[in-house]
Amino acid sequence: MLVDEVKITIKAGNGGLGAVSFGKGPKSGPDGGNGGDGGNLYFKASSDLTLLEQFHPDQTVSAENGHNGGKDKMYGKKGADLEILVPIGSKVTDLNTKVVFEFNKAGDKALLCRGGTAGIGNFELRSSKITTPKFSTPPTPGQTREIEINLSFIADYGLIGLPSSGKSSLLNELTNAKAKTAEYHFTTLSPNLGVLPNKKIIADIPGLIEGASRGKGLGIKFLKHIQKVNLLLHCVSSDSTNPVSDYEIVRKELGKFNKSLLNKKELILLTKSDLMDEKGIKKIKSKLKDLNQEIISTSIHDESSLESLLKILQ
Ligand SMILES: Nc1nc2c(ncn2[C@@H]2O[C@H](COP(=O)(O)OP(=O)(O)OP(=O)(O)O)[C@@H](O)[C@H]2O)c(=O)[nH]1
Ligand SMILES: [Mg+2]
Repeated sequence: MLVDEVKITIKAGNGGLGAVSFGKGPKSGPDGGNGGDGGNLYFKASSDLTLLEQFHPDQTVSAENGHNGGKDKMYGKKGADLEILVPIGSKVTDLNTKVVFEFNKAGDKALLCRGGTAGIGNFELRSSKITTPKFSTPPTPGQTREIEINLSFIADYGLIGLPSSGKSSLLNELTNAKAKTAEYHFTTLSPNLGVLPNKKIIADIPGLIEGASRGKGLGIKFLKHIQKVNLLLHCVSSDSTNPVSDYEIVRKELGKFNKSLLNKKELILLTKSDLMDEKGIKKIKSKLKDLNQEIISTSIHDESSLESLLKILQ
C-alpha cells in the first residue's frame, strides 16, 4: 500500500464589500452596489496519481474573494470558484471537525469550503423607514478548513515499458481511464490509474528509458507506485527494431530501483500486433522466448486480444 499525505489549509473566497455611496445631484439618493459572493472551493478526483505533489506542507490554497460593490449601483463580480484536483483514492480529513471526504473514482466532486456572502450596498438597503441608509451590511468570510489529505491505494497491476510502447493506449482500452496517447515519446508525464471492471487497479508508469535510474527523462521515482503489484505488464512494441534490447533496458532500470521488482511475476505484452503479420510476430516471440517470460500479443485494434488479456487480469 502506498500512502502519501500532506497537511494544508484551504479557504473559500470572502464576500466582497457592499458600497456606501450617494449620487451627486440634490435629489439622488443612495447608490452603493452590492459586493460579489466569494468563490467556492471544490475538490475533484482525477486519475493522475502525482497530484499531491502540487501541495507544500502548511500551504494555504484559496478561492478568489468576491469583488467590492461600487457607486452607481455597480455590483462587485463574484469570486471565481476553485477546483482542486486530487488523485483517486484520496481521503480528506478536516483536522478540527474530523469530517471526512472521500474521492474514490475519477470525477467525484465535493464542495469543501463555501464562499462568503457578499455585503449589501446602501442602494438595496433603502426602506420606507430608512430612506437614505449610510451603511452597508458586512460580507461574511469564506469557509476555512485545516485538512490532511491521505492518498492510499494498492495497484494490482503495473504497466511498464519504453516510451510509446502503447501503455496508456492499453490502459484506456482495459479500464475507465482517459489517458492522453500520442506517437511521440513521454506523452505521459506522471502515472495514471485505471480501474478494471472487476475493480482491480492498473497503474501506467511512464518514463522508463536507458539511464532513468541516473535521473534521465522522468527518472524512476514513479516505480514506487508499483512496488506492491501482483503482476507487471511489460509492454514491448512489435514494431521495435530490437524488442529484446527494449525489454532488457527496462528490466535494468527496474533492478536499479529495487531488486525485488525483478522477482515479481511478469507478463510480456507484445503490443501493436496489428502492425506486424503473423510471421513477424512469431519471429519476435521466438526472440523473446529466451527470456523465459510468458508472452502474449495485444493490439488496441484487436478486440479478442484485449479480451484474452482481461481474462488474465481477473
Ligand atoms: N497500430 C497501433 N498503434 C498503437 C497501438 N497501441 C498504441 N498505439 C499507438 O502508439 C503510440 C504510442 O502509444 P501510447 O499509448 O501513447 O504509448 P505510451 O507507452 O503510453 O507512451 P509514453 O506515454 O510516451 O510513455 C500512439 O500513437 C498510439 O496510438 C496498437 O495496438 N496498434
Ligand atoms: Mg503514455
